[in-house]
Amino acid sequence: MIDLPLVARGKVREVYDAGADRLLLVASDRISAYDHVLPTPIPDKGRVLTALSVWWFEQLVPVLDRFGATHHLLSADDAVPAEVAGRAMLVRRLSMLPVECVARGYLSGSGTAEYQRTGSIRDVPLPAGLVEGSQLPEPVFTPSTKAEVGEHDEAIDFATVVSLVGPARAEELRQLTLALYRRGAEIALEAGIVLADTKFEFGLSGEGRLTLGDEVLTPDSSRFWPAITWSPGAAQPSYDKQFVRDWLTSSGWDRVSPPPELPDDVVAATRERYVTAYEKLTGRSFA
Ligand code: Q0Q
Repeated sequence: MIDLPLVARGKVREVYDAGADRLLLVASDRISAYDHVLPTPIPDKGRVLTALSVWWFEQLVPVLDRFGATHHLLSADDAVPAEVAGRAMLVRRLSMLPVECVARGYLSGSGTAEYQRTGSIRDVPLPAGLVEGSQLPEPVFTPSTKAEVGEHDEAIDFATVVSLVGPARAEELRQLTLALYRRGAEIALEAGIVLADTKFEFGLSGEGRLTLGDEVLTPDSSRFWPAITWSPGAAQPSYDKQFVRDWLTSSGWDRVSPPPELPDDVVAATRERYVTAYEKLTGRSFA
């Protein structure tokens, strides 16, 4: 039990007040699938995704610099309580902006449904003939509002972002979100991973500086697809969650009642996917 006040709890993460305008973001080994938190933890998931976020923050600094922005990470080593060592980030407390900044480079999930209904995604018209998994001609900014815990984020259009943060900040969020996504997608593809989409959260620092917050470019905040199996026309296999999804489907679970425990082999294979994604992206071995 961490001896700090709890600020927020997500499905797989917690935020604690670390005092002096700092927060502690703790990633658990919990995994969610089909909107349920599963009862079986994935060993080291929290440590791998934290190490991945820390690495991405370093990679994205040149993009943030171009926008005069920064990120909130202070440390992932020092001053982190021993019981969460390796799976916690000490971050600057920000005044979070009320916009989930999503960038999509590929058509999937709710994006496909919207495209099939309207021929576009939000205010961006798209060419005909795109299918589930298609790469978009250009990445698209598809913001949403932060839902209450347990609810789904609600899609909003750019005009709504303007009403929330003003025209200049809205355009800055769109351009920075797309620039960060492009850089992430470029690095990921070199590692054999399609970064189909991702969600960033931004806030303002005490000095009023635009600051990238939350976790970044992890399989929990993004869709990671193996590049080798990418084939538009059907739902793409998830890099990290496909073993879990397939087993849950084969188990006959109805996706409503409490989910069953995962078998050891699915846990081990899923752990390996997280470690492999980290090692291929960063070129570092996961200790
Ligand atoms: C903040 N969250 C997200 C969350 C539940 C994370 C509060 N630097 C910050 C951050 C960050 N990151 C936040 N607030 C102020 N300053 C982020 C949504 C929610 C678990 C983990 N909540």
